[in-house]
Amino acid sequence: MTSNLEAQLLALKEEAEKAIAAVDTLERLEELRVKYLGKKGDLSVLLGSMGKLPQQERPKIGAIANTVKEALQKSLERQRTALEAAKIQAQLEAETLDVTMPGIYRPQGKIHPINSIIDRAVDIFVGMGYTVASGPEMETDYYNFEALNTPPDHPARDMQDTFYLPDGNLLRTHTSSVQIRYMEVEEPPIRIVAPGRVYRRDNVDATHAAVFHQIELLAIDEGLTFTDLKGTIKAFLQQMFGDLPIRFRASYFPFTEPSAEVDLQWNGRWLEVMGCGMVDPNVLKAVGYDPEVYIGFAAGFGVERFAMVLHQLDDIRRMYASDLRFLQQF
Ligand code: 2NL
Repeated sequence: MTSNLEAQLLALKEEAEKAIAAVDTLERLEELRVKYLGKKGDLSVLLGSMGKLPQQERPKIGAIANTVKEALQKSLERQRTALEAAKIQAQLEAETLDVTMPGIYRPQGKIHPINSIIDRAVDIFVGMGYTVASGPEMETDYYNFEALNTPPDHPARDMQDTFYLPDGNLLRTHTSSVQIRYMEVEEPPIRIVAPGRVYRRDNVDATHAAVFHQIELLAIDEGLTFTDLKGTIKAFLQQMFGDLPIRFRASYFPFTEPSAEVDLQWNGRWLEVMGCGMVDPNVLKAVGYDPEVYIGFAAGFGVERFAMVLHQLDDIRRMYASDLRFLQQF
């Protein structure tokens, strides 16, 4: 009986130590502790049968049971420490942040060359005290032509040049209509800059687009002179292109009188870059201003043309092709 119980205790110890050494999770280790050393565990069950032993054998078996218990507690503790260390190690490895790793590459967006010119030009005029104005791209004949002193037989009104809509409206051919609308609701003094999309029924080629962008400026006040206009344009072109020679050439627009074209000496050649003039009294009358009291000057230019000059582009269509190889150069 004695040797039987002793052998069982030693067999239990051997089995438990094997199992403890083989376990690979803390949860499973806890299950083993309960199985071998728990209140209803294998060791308790064996010791329960000690009651049947002769009195004199009990201390010896008790001592062996204690040794087994202590040995198993040690094994459990050792394995627990090892598993906890391994768990922390695995966690550290999983959560390692290598600050020397390269970042995730995200292609960076760019401002389109047309928008970038609009931004720069508008900033320059805002710096001179101008306010940005905008208006509809679909217009009536009145705002696009009639209020701008453009007679019914003027070539710009030709079906060949303007997109007319079936309802009699049209797509604005310049942003001057924005300024007419502005003057209708505001009183002088006025300083506005009107950037926007405009439409012409042109055959599309390297220098013509059916949809393009224009910026116009308008100043209305008492006592303005042609010199004010020239100074404003010179200051603007200087900030846009640098300090280059410019010249004013007499020209004609229905809505200004006198009118002039502005040339800029760029790479040794004279380039036409803007149109301008003193607002025709008929335009002032159309918006209810007294031309005896108020004087205006105005100017307009094509944004695509500026972009082509500044970036040495030879084909306007590149700016609408959305080819990233082109756009990423700016
Ligand atoms: C050009 C020339 C110009 C204007 C636009 C204008 C507007 C009003 C009254 C008078 Cl409301 N004039 N605008 C004047 C002269 C020239 O543009 O070459 N544009 C691309």
